[in-house]
Amino acid sequence: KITPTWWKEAVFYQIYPRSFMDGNGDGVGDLPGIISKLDYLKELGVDALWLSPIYDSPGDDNGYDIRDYQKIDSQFGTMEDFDLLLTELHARNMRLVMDLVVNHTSDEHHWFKEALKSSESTYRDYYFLRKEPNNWTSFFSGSAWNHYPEEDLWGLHLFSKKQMDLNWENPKLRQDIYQMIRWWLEKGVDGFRLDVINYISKETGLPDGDSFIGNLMGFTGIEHYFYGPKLHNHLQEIQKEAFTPYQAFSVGETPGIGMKMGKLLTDDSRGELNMMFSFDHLETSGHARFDQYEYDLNYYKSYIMDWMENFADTSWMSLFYDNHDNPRMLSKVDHTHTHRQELAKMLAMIQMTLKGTPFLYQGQELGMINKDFHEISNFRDVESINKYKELCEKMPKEEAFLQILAGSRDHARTPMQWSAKPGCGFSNAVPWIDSDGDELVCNAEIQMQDSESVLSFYRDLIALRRKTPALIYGDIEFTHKKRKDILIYTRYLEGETYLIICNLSNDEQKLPGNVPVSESLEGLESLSASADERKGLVLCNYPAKVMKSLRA
Ligand code: ISL
Repeated sequence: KITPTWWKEAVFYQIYPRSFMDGNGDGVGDLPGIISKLDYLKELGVDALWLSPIYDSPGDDNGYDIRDYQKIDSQFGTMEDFDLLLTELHARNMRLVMDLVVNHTSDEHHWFKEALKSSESTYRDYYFLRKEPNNWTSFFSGSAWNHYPEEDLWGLHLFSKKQMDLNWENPKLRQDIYQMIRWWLEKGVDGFRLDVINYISKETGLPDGDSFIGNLMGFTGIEHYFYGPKLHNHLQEIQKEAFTPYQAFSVGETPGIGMKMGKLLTDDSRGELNMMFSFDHLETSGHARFDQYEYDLNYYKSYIMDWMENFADTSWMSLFYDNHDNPRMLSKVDHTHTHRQELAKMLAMIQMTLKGTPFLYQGQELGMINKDFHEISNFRDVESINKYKELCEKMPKEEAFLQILAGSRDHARTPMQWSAKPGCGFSNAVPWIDSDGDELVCNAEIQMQDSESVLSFYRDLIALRRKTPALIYGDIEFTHKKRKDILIYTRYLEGETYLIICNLSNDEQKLPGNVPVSESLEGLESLSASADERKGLVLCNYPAKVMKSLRA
């Protein structure tokens, strides 16, 4: 039995503040910019925002390197701007979820600066500062250790050289973090997305990583921290010390956590996380983000059938395709963008009708795609830049460039396309990163006026989901499970049943018995169908007898 909760019913929307809306004309998005777009989000049907980091930061990893947890980065505005954002959101009955980055801080955080100064400092043990490095590698290329000659110490950083890993074994550090979390919750923040939270517990002594696993995964050492010995204890403590007293919502970013461990992390009775992000669907099996390949949606079909049947029975699932760390899903599936509109609508249909909470990423509601970058100098992301250098040592420059082009996180970080104006209506100045370049045909302004647009489709679907308990809390049942290229399922609750049929291929598909999808549905009340070339993107409320004929 599912307990009804606001975050199960909500549609979340992730904002990457640098790229969403520039309010002060400096080419970088900011808080006043976000405030100016709240009515747009409300109209779309968004219930809660997740903001990527807006805290004071030197910006080595666009804010995921925090210098001061309790200060707003001046690029984004002031604490007054933040307070206003929160007030304006709550006035619209919307909620705010902040990014909680506590696996690491910036090397410019005062804890780290103090830690380096003296072995007597209470902060020395807040980080991993040792006489000898181990063989772990960083996610952003090279060794995971920096050398600090002043003290002849090595410091651990799983991410960039300026993102120093925190030592969660230290109880004082943990209390400092809980205090900071409570401070934000006192302000009225509704919850947190916990950045790489499954990496916070490292195996005692930081043993060397296995080189076989390292070669396989591309990162050495990961087996010693991706599901560390104290992970569950830490999460339960965060929950008890900070979240529970405020009834704060939590969603963990948990790369590499499979279904079994994910169930433990999100099991209600354990008091750890409300939800988590699994990333297993983002690349088809045998592929990694920087591979050049076309994503086969049949893989997604098998993934969701598996998770809906074996995870969603006890845990509540998050549903997403895009975020700030991945190329756009539309481009992964359809490199030539031949079926851009249809594909965007079909992915919307699936996301809004599966059992779980949808997380939209800015621009997804417009059908935004990857940017056709031509030069390495146009990339901004520390991961892309470091990886390019690393690859160039192993292969021709052209080949290295193609890999970066395939996997760069910058594809999702281009400016939000508000209008056809120069700067996409995002900024009056030159944006900090080039736009996709297709804002003349793809922007919010024209899509708002077009009832057939991807944006209108999202808006209608979100509205339908909101008023239809069967689409939120209803059971889910798949049919034609082995059938390739077509995805069929029903959602049902208390006598109301919805049938969802999606064509996963570029060709027309027939249902068993050779009935074209469109014909078999004639006479049914179709609530949100899209007549398009792919044929068979349908959601309908239907009488039980149709289900029988489908099963036959
Ligand atoms: O980088 C990875 C491996 O290539 C990812 O699996 C990585 O663990 C994951 O994307 C972590 O992301 C989060 O933490 C990073 C930050 O750069 C990302 O933007 C953030 O979403 C470090 O804070």
